[in-house]
Amino acid sequence: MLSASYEFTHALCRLPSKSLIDGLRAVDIGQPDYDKFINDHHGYVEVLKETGAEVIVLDGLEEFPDSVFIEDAALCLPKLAVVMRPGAPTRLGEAEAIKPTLEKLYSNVKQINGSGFIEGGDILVTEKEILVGLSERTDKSGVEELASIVIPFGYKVRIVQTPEGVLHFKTDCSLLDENTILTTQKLADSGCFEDYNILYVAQGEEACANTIRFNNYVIMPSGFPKTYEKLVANGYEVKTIGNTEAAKLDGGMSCLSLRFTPV
Ligand code: CIR
Repeated sequence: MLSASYEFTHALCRLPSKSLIDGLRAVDIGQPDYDKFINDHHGYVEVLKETGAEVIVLDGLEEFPDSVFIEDAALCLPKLAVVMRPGAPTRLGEAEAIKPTLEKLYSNVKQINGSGFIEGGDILVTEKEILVGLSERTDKSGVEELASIVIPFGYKVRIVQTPEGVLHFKTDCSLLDENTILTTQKLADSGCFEDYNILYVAQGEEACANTIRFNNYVIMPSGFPKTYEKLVANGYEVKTIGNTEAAKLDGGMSCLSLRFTPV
C-alpha cells in the first residue's frame, strides 16, 4: 500500500519556456539564465526518475512565463485531480492549459471555477489532512470551493495562514514522512503543525524549506549544507538539485512538479 502523501508512481513537469525571464518575482535579484534553468530542470527530472517514477514532461508554454512552476495549476490527490484557479492574473490561464493532460491521466477531474483563487503552492497534503494556507494568491472563497469538492471524497481540509511576506504556504515547509514536517521557525511559530513532528531548517537556511519527499528521496536545493546534514542525520536519503535560477523567480522543489498515482 502506497503512502498517499509521499509515494507516487508518476510526476508531471513542464519544461521552462524562454519567456521565463518575464516570470513573477517578489524582489528582483537578477534575470534567470535560461540554459542553466534547463540544465537544473533536467537534473530534477532525472532524480524523479531515479525514484522509480514515470515522469511526463510537457512542453513549455511561452504565453505563460511561470508555467514551469506546474504545481500551482492543479492539486493531484489519490482519488481525484482538481484544477486550481491561480490568484496571479498572469497565471490564471495555466489552469485551463493543464486540464486536458489531467483528464487523460485521471478518471475524475474537478475544477475551481467560482470567484475565489487558490494555487497549489499553498496546499500541503499530509497523510491525515489537506492544509491550505491563505496568502496573496489563495483566498477563503477558493479554499471553501476546494473543500466542497474534496470533502465528499473523504478528505479533511484545514485552513491555515501563510506568513506575511512568504509567497506560498509551502515556500516555508514540506512533508518529510507520514508525520514529520520540515519547516521554518517562522511558520511553525504560527502553531499550524502542533499535531506533527517538526524538523526545523537550519538558521540562515530558510530558503530551503521547500523540499519534496518523493518515494525514498527527500529532494532539496543544493547550497544548504546544515539542513542537508540535519536531514541525513535524521535518516532521510537526500538528493540535491541546483535551484539558483528558479529561486530568482521564487520557485523551489515542489513547484516544479505534480506528484501523483493515477486512478
Ligand atoms: C510565481 O510568483 O507565481 C512564480 N514566479 C513562482 C511560483 C512558485 N510556486 C510555488 O511555490 N508553488
